[in-house]
Amino acid sequence: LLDRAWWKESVIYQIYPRSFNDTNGDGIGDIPGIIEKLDYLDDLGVDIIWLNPVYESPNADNGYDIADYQSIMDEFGTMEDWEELLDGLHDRDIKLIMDLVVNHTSDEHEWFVNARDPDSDYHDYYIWKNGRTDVGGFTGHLGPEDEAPPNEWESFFGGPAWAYDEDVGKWYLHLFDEKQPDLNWENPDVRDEIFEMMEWWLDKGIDGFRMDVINLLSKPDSVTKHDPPLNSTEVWETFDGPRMQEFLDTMHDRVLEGRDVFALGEMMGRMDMETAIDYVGRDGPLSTLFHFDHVLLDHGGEIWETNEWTLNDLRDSFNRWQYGLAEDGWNSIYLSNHDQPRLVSRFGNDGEYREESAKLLATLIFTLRGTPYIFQGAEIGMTNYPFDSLDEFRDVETINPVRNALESGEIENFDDIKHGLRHNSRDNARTPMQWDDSEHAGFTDGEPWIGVNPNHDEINVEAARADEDSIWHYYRELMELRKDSDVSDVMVYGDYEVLINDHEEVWSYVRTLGDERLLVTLNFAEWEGHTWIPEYEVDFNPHDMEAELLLCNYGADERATDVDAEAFDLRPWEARIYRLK
Ligand code: ISL
Ligand code: CA
Repeated sequence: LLDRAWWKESVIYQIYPRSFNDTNGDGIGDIPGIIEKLDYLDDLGVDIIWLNPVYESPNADNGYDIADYQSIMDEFGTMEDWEELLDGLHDRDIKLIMDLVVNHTSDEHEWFVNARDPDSDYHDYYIWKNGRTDVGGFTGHLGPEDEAPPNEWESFFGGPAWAYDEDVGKWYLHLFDEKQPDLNWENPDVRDEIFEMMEWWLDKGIDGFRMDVINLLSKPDSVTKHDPPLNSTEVWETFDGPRMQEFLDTMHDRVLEGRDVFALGEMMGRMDMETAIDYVGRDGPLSTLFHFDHVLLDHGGEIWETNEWTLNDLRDSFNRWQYGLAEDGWNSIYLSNHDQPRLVSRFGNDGEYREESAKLLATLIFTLRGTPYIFQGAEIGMTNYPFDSLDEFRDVETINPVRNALESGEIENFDDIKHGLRHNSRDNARTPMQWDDSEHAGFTDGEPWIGVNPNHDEINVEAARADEDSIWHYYRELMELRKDSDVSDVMVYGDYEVLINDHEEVWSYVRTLGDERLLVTLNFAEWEGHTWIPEYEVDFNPHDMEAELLLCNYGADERATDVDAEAFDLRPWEARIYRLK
């Protein structure tokens, strides 16, 4: 019996509102802009929209610094606009999940403004600690001369994770930007406020939450139980802290239970399977999670540092999760989002084989076991942006560390790190959606808040929809197979079994559900890849196998349909899905 759920059978489309569609010419995407594109989303055929934060925010981190959880950012529109969006989606049978950012607020949230008064009830909503006076003065610029920050944790956006507040005479924790103080989840009032706020949104009719860095809520004992904190822990130990499971279980019991909603947790760090199953298994509080295994492969220590990845690394990281959650739990399959460079530039080839490799990556996303995610623009194969100077960037995660490194002399000039930033920066994902070949790609009539990729004259929605062989149409075909065909069940629920696990160019696997079997084979190389299907691993003999080609990114030509051979020769970036009989 299949453990069915609508969110397992759905395809999720992620909208980064700031960069989607601008309707009032201020260069910033807005909610009316999304409403204008509802039919577009419907035509594409997606089931759930995940909307990045649209709440009131000073935008130090583009909405991930929330100043009011219950109102809409002026730049994006009004609550009425948002309600119209929700209705418009529901009219088209598309669900809406909202971003829940509750590890931190903005420093402009009224809770934090009040928290700066030590006598206020809100003081304890955040994490205040004394600095260290036993280590000699801190050489930086942040606190009093005789004090070092409470511990040595570094913020994920560079610099110390603590900021000194003169009024309070203490330091507050900010794992992200200084303008994103961490909430104190040890305080039951904080938990109550958040749970009530979640119910308020659910009562408005949303279909679930994507929970930002949710495994960071519980801080280690070294911090919660000491002042100043013990300095013996690493910032990594803020992942999956001691009360994490308890906090999420309570959230589940108090808020989610009894409602048919989707709860997706973003989980930082490298997680072991036992912890993952505690979160998303049958008895866990969440539906599914985002892990970081595969998106950390090509990252170095600094934002401008890169690492080579190999197909073996990529396959290993997916194998770990495919097998790890095979019995219990459910995966989320993503290759890009608003924090990640464009998938075709990163895992594919955004030059000569842009079309082929973008289609291959889509094939992977839709045929692994788990809920697939499309980040806006992936469906037309949008690429990374050719950044040329620091002032083209908008993202704190890029700008802060680069500025610090240039100031301290760690980096001599921008050109030395340009290549790395072009590869890694989150801004690659945030350049405007390319609708057509007009001046600003149809995104805005004004000056866009961030550069539009010059390749929009070729890569845009209008052109992609007009071309039957485009990436856009291929996405639609994949979605049709997954949602509305004879093989839908095996595509969603079938077991995953990897074949020839050490092939350096070709990744092949079989999905099985009862008698139904699909074979997926993907050539991650610019050259022809020779592969074979070893008899001993799956239960069929290639010589007399009957296989029906369901989809191929080169079209259903003779080469792809003739499988009565011992081996496949795959063309550069070729992807095929067969149904085995
Ligand atoms: O780890 C990263 C990229 O590989 C970081 O860019 C990112 O901060 C991390 O993935 C956590 O992301 C989430 O929380 C951040 C916010 O800036 C991101 O946009 C959000 O997705 C803080 O709220
Ligand atoms: Ca606008």
